[in-house]
Amino acid sequence: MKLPRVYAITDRRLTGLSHAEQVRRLAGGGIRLIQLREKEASPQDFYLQAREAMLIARELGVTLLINDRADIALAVGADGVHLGQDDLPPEKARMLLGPDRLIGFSTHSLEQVLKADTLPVDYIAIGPVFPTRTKEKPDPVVGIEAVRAVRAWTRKPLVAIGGITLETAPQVIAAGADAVAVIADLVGAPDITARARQYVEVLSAL
Ligand code: TZP
Ligand code: MG
Repeated sequence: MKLPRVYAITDRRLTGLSHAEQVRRLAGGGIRLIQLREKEASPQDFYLQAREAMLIARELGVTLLINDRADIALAVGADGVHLGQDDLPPEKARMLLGPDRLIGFSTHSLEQVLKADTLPVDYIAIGPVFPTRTKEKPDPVVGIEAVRAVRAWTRKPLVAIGGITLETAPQVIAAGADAVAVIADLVGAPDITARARQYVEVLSAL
């Protein structure tokens, strides 16, 4: 599996927009991989929103993953799920989702990466690479050096996350990340589609 270099994550609190509208604007700028991240809605409300976003994603040819919830990913027919260390264990999510859907897994240390490397996950995310204001109670910053170190420890696709901006993204890719996952510097921008296009242009030129 080859990840596109830009991996966008939605945020309703930051944007005041529905997940579906964020998907539309991000896809309009050329982004092909999007995760719906929802920390406030009830499961039912998240399901309804994810269903709406899936329609847009299918229409626009976007790969869509659901944060935290394998059940919602299954219910809406999403392309996969992104799990954290405290979510359903990846092996169990794999049992539910089957062999073909994508499972991403967050890690915050080299030890967690080594464990993740043995699990049935399609990519490993490492972070926060830089300080972030988007995640509540973030793990300690790992720094760009951790991306370089981790790159040497796994052959799975590697996603870097946390405080990444258009200015720092090229260094993060140069340190060995296959993709940068970005929230605030993408969907927090005044013109999400224009910002998305900048990311795609800058990173595809590398
Ligand atoms: N996991 C580690 S940092 C982070 C998550 C979900 C937040 C990333 O958001 P931003 O705005 O790109 O720093
Ligand atoms: Mg989670």
